[in-house]
Amino acid sequence: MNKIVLITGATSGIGKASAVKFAKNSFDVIITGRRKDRLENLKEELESKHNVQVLTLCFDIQKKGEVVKAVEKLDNNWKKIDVLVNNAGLALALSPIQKGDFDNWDTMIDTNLKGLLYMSKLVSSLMIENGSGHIINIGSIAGKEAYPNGNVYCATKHAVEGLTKAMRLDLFKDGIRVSQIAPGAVETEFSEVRFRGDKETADKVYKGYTPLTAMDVAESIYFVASRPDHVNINDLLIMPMAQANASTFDKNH
Ligand code: NDP
Ligand code: 8X3
Repeated sequence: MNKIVLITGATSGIGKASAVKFAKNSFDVIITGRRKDRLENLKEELESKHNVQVLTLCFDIQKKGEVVKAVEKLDNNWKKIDVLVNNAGLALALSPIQKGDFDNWDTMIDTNLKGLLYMSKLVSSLMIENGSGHIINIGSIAGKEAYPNGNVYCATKHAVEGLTKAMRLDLFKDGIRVSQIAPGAVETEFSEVRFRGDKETADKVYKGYTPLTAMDVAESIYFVASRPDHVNINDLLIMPMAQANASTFDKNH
């Protein structure tokens, strides 16, 4: 029987690349996100290319009721989740604290933090019943350092780092591994979302240097997930060569 990975936010970027990487390695995959058409297209692609089973769950991770319904309706086979990748997340705008937008703050906190919490509670309970599992949280360099105008996004990712440490303490005696992967700049739809579809501004974020690709991060996620059972990689910080810290880039290329 194949192992099962559940990846939140698999309609794009790191989550989608992770779904491909795990499917290539014969995992059955549960993919989630709000964009149903993308979920269905990815399911078709993975099932036809990799001979694995794919389940799509279309829900908004900010909405507790939707998350509970999606996990509770899994049938018994799909409940045997080996790996949960808590990836769904976003940043909205870049602005100093005094000019911040309350709605943007709510969306980032509800998605990056509360959504991750809902998933972790529900899936860790299933993993405890199964006697094993691995939760991999996607943090960020923004969870290790603040950068100008990044305030609330940085705070949510600092919280992901804190929660990763706390969940590790809560779950290690149940045989559940807990890890964080914290990437620097990755070229995905992240900046398009942050700048509300302003592609020109989004593109500038990745100009003049080589950012990470979604697959670079997916490879690291798979590496962390595929260590032997006695090994727990607690934290993995992965940066583009040309990004020395959260806000220092060599953009001369
Ligand atoms: P993308 O915008 O390409 O992908 C984000 C994914 O999150 C999409 O699949 C989106 O699905 C999903 N998502 C967002 N909001 C919700 C929601 N309310 N409910 C369900 N799913 C949601 O960005 P990335 O791949 O770059 O981002 C993935 C993770 O990586 C995020 O947590 C981000 O913070 C983190 N990260 C990104 C970095 C980067 O530079 N790109 C660097 C460090 C960390 P849909 O819209 O269909 O719901
Ligand atoms: C996403 C990367 O540097 O924009 O977490 O925060 S950054």
